[in-house]
Amino acid sequence: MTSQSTASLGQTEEEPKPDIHFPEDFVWGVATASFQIEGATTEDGRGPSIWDTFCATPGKVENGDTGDPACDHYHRYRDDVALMRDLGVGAYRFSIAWPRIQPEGKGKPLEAGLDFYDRLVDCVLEAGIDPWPTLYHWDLPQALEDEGGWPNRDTAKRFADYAEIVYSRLGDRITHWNTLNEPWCSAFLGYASGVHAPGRREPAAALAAAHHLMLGHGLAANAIRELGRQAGHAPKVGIVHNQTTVRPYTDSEADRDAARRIDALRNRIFTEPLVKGRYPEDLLADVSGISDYGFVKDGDLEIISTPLDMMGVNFYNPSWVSGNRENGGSDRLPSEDYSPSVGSEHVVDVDPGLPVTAMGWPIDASGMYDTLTRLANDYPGLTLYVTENGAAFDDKVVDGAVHDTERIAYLDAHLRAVHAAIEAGVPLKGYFAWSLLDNFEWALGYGKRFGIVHVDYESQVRTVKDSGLWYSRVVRAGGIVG
Ligand code: LGS
Repeated sequence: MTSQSTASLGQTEEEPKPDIHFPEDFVWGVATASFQIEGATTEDGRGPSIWDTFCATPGKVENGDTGDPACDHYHRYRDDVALMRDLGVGAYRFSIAWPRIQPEGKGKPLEAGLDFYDRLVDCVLEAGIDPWPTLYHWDLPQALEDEGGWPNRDTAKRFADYAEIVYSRLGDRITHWNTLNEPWCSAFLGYASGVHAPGRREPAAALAAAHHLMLGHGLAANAIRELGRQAGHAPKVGIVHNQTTVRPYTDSEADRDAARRIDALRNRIFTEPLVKGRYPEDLLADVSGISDYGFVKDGDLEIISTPLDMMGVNFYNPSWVSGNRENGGSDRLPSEDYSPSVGSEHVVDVDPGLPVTAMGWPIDASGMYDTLTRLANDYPGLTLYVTENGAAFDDKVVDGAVHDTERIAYLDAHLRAVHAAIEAGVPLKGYFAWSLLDNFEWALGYGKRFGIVHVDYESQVRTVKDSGLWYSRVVRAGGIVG
């Protein structure tokens, strides 16, 4: 149900030659996540997730919005895949809803749930698109939260069981698997500041959650590899992190120390155990008043640092921080709850005074370049993908079109930064725009639109935005034209 035909999607007989050319085998994709697009939250035996509970709690989500109807993708996935095919993308990053597979988070899988993803994957493959599932994009079965959630070690084991079930069903058709999406958000927004589900405000539990998420990643990655080996497949397994460049507001010692602390808490807390099998010493010292890290058991770090085939980076903006609270407090920035500084409460986000997106996030594509080159320097040999990048703006459909020039400018600048990083030697193999569709933006509900395709939630009509037409041209040309 698209309001534009293929003919209008920028296909020409001869593709224009790009001025900024990406490698031939570069993966061009779009990304979504189950809870944000599927709807049908009570259908076919799906169990409740922590996000269903959170949405049902008054005051937690803007406007009282819930996971229904979202984009009704559960019923309209064929149209959405056709849309991707028309756009010409090569890969589709989506997530699998754990509560559709195991409504209680454990035990026998639900066939109807597996069937849905089976059909989706076949449909994606038939369209000539490579399916890139993420096993966990925040929709934890509520039953597992009732047993303690991610701060409970057992959740990591349950996650590995779930990964085995999904791989056993879909592993014959899928190469690229990501375990978790942005464990920082699950741990710190979910358990420290509580702006995301399950809405707990327990800093010590957030640190345990971060560890158990990573343990779950390692256990799941090992399980997938082993099943793949037995079946003669060669799965590539990775994880997606929201890494970003953290800049000191000034060159003062206090601001530089603030940047070091937030860098440890946002970035290195995940990448150091993942790649090097250890937690950063400075992080352990910074949070020593909150946790002694007694939840780290013998052998955990070995599991967490199981070899990775790839790492996904979700990049939106760099951040600026100060060790002096007087520098914080801008009305334009999101609330402090979006950057909980566990153990470093004297640190604040600072408004750099740059143009911002509808989320209030500063626009600075140099942060993309800095984030990617830094990862390549710190972890040589790690294959990277940009698994999300995009921006929300206040889009309007006028005469069947959305002229979202700001989003085009944002994507253009960030793709140029990605290209520059590749030129500088970063082993970066692909880029996924966030998002294919406008969707449920977590605690902000449906008000914030990140899609390159507009969704009218009442009629469920999709309208390809100018940015979608632009991205389609980029994808077809293999680079940026003009
Ligand atoms: O929709 C989410 C997008 C939108 O922006 C997606 O589900 C997530 O994977 C991802 O977290 N997403 C996202 N992240 C940007 C977070 C930036 C926080 C910046 C704070 C500014 C000072």
